[in-house]
Amino acid sequence: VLVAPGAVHVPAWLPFSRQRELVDACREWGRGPFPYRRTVLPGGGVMSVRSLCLGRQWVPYRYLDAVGVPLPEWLVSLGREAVVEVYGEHGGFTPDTALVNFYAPEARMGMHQDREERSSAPVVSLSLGDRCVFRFGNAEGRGRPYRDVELVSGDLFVFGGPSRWAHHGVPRVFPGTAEPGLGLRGRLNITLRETGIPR
Ligand code: MD3
Ligand code: FE
Repeated sequence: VLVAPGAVHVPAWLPFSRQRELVDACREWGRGPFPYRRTVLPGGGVMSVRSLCLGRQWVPYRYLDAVGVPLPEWLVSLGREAVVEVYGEHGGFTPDTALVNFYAPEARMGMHQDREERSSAPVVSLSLGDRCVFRFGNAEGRGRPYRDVELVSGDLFVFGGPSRWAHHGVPRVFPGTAEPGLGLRGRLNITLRETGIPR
């Protein structure tokens, strides 16, 4: 489903078994010395979402070298499969970071632009667990016009072309809507990106 030029939503892309594997992987990545953390913004605000990065580390508002959990090759491959699914070819997509966001029931993400990547490569987003409202806006500002799209566990979204610069956010999560068999309370979102920063 084309939501805007370059922004493609593929509902129910991941089979339930793949969803469960990803949930298990997300849990594993958070064990040990690099747990999910709430990001403190330079203005003093603290994000309600808890995040971790595989590969290169995003800190507001830049990327650092890879120091924590490496980005596994199977996840790079899954990202390529996602780009092939929506654009017909992977176009050399080689993500070097995955940002994993965990949303407890009250967590939100305000409208923002992702401008730290020095690359025009698409962003691949995978949703797991609770359903949410994803708000997809415009490049000019945080306000209208925007479209609200419901994201469900297993959904794929790819943001390429002009949609890459659109403001977007998650104004609400619907608690308790994850399939019980998934083993997840809350919502996880994995985004695969090319930072475009030389290594
Ligand atoms: C559109 N995450 O991590 S995923 C983020 O559900 C982020 O956790 C949300 O926004 C989440 O930056 C939304 C969808 C998404 C991700 C990156 C984008 C949409 C995007 C980058 C550019 C344009
Ligand atoms: Fe974003």
